[in-house]
Parts: sequence; C-alpha cells; structure tokens
Amino acid sequence: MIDVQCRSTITDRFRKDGFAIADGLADAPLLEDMRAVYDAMLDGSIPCPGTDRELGGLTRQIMLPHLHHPLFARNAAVDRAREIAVDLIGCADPQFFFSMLIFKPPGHPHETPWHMDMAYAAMPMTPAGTSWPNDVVAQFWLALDNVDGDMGCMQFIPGVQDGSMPPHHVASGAPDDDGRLLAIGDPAAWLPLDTAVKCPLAAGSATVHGYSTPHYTGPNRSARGRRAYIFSFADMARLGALTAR
Ligand SMILES: O=C(O)CCC(=O)C(=O)O
Repeated sequence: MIDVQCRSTITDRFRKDGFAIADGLADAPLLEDMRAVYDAMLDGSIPCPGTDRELGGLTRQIMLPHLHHPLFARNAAVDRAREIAVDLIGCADPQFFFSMLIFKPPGHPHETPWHMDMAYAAMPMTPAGTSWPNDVVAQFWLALDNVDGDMGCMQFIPGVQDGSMPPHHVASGAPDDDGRLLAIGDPAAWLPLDTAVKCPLAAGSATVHGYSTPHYTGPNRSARGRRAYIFSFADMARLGALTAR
C-alpha cells in the first residue's frame, strides 16, 4: 500500500505540472527479478515474437512484455502504480492499457524527441490542435537502473499539459508502421524548453505523466545500459469516447 500522504503529493504535482515522481515502486528483490527477465528478453532467451522491434528503426523497444512473461503482467510495482492511478485519473478501476521496454545501451546516440503520447492515438498521428484531458492516461516510466541526465532520464515541460496538441511529424520510420517515432516538429516554437525538468531516478522509482504532457529522453552517454519498463493505466470509457470522435 502507498500511504495516503504520498498519494496526494503525487496527485497534486501531476495536476499542476502534468507529471510526478513515484519513489520506490519496486524493491530490491523485485528489481533483481525484473532485470533478469528484461535481460533475457533483450538477448532472446525469452523470445518476444512480433513485439520486439526498434522504435523508429533506432532504439530497441519490446512492446507488451506482459504477453511474454507473467512478471511484467502482475507485480508489486504495477499494483502500487494502480493505486496511484486511481487518484490520478479519477477512476475506481483503471485498466492496464499498455506496456513496453525501451532499452538504451551504453553510448546509444539517439534521443527520444519531444512528443506527447496522445499523438500516437491515430495513424500516422493525432491531428494538431486536438485537445484532450491529460488525466485520461497515467503512464509510469520505471527505472530498472539508477538513471540521470547523461543516461537519458525522462524530461518534462511542467504546466503546459492543458493546451492543444502542437503539430507532430514522423521523425523516423514509415508513417504506416506502428513502430514509427513521432516528434513535435519545432519544439522550441511550441514549448518553453528552458523550463524542462530532468528527472533522475533511483532504480525502482518511476516518473508518471499524462497523455498530453510533453516529454523527451536524451542519448545514453554513459557506459551503463538504461533499462526502462514503461506501463500505463487508462480510464478506458473516457479514452474510448475521445478516440472515437
Ligand atoms: O524511454 C524513452 O526513451 C521514451 C519513453 C517515452 O516516451 C514514454 O514513456 O512515453
């Protein structure tokens, strides 16, 4: 159980800034187990047929790892995150909506450019100017390694999550490919980039952001791999109504 004080701090920050930090979602034994399964997926000893790909042809991404190993379907970190998501998205029964692993090996040169997750809701992208509530989705980015700016930790622009969606474009990959990489075309023209907040994390902690919070990760300039386990909860009724419009 996450204590109520901690939940309300996370909720206040998420509402104000569009993102928050959830410390200590995974303890040391769970981290050890998750790293072992993660590494086995990376080296192919746990095969992930059909969901192992390169995001934009650049960065290793294993989609829906919970389909290939039960640890990524149900674990104490996901349970704690679900408790937090109840408050963030204001829904008694948030649905496990999506999950992926994004791995940046040592020296990985590619950034994940500024974007909003809601851009991915349509092919090739949600139209610019769309305005959806940020709190319809709560996406957790759980660090399996201590991560800082040099390794490509998450970065966010606080307080701009309630505007309409800036134009995105396909930065890399084929426009009709699910694995395309989307980016805000001219981020400096649309976002106050000088206010970007870097979120270094201890292994086992997570950031959580909403559907329209702009975010970015840099290259991994370090000599250590950056293993991120990413999953989200959604209010499916509200989300379905928005995407059906
Ligand atoms: O890990 C990354 O590089 C990007 C993650 C991301 O964009 C997300 O969690 O929405």
